[in-house]
Amino acid sequence: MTFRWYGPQDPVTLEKIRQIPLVRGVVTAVYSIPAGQAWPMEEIRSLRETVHSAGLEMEVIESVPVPEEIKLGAPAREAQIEKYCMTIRRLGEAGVKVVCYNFMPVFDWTRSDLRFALPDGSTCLAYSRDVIEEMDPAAQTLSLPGWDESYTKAQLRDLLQAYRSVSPRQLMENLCYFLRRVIPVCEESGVQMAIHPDDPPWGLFGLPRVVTGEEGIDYLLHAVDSPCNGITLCTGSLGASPENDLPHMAAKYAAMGRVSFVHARNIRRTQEGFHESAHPTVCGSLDLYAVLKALHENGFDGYIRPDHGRDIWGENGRPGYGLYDRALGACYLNGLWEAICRA
Ligand SMILES: [Mn+2]
Repeated sequence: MTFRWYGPQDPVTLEKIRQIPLVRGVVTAVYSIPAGQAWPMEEIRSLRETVHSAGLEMEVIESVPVPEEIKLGAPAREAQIEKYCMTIRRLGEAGVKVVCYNFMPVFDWTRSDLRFALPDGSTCLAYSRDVIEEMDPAAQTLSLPGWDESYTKAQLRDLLQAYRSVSPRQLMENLCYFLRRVIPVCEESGVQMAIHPDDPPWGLFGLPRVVTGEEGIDYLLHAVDSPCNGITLCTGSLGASPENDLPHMAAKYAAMGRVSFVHARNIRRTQEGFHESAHPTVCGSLDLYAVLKALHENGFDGYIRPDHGRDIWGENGRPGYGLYDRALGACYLNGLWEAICRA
C-alpha cells in the first residue's frame, strides 16, 4: 500500500502518511524539473533520502511527464526520448521499480467541478458532460479547474492546432514508438512503465485519446511485449465509462503480469456524467471488492494506492488529494485485501 505525496510542499506530510496503517511507501516525483528535462541524480537522491528518513519507501514515481513533442511525433521527440531514458536509468539506480505516466494530449485529468457537494456535506471532483462540451479551450476566457496554467493562450491554440492532424491511430503509433525506445532501457534498469488510462476515458475538445479501454490497452501491451510495459489500473478513470468491465480487465491484465500499479477509487455515474465518491463499493458505481478479488486470484503482488478522496471533516485539500478520505480509502482497501486473502 502506497500513498501519493506531492513533495515537501504537500500539507499532507510524510509523518502523517507514516501513521496510516500498512502504508509502506509514497508515490511521488521531482516536481521542480519541467517536462522534457532529465531529472538530475542529486534531486532524485535527495528526494529518496527525505522519504527514507521518514520511514517510507520510494519505489513508485508518478509521474515522469511525457512532453507534447513525443505525443505529437514531432522531430524534437528524438532528443526528448533520450532525456526520458536518462531519467529512467537514474530512477532505476535509485531503486525505483515503477514509473506511472500518461499519454493524454495537452490536458491531463479533466473535471468541471472541484468542490461538488455531496448530500453528507463532503465535496468531491465531478464531471458534467454539458459543462465540458460548452467549453472552448482556445477561447480567451477559458479557465478550467486543475488545468495546466503554464501555457499562454497563444501557445495553447498552437498546440491544439498541431493536434488537428494527429488521428487516434497516429497517436497510438507515437505511443508505441516511444515505448519501443524506452522499454529496453527499463529492462536494463529494472523499472516497469505503467501507463495511466485517460481520465475521463473519451476524447475531449477534438483531441484524440487512445488509452480508454481494452482495445487500446491490448494494442499497446502487444506492440511492445515486455513485462516492463505495464499499466496503472486506475479504476476511477476507466470506470467512468460503463463499457469498461473492471473486474474482467483486472483479472486479464493481472494474469498477464502487466498490472504494475493500481489506483483504487470509486465514482458514481450520473445522468450528467460522474462524480467521485468514497471508496467503498456501495458508495459508487464500481465494485472495488470484485476488482481486488480479481487481482488477488490472478497473482497481483504490485503496488496500489487509494486514489482521489473527497474533502471531509473540514479539510480543504489539494483537489482529490486531501489526507482524511484517502486514509479511509487505504484502510478500506487493506480490509478488503485481508478478508480476500484469508478467505
Ligand atoms: Mn488515477
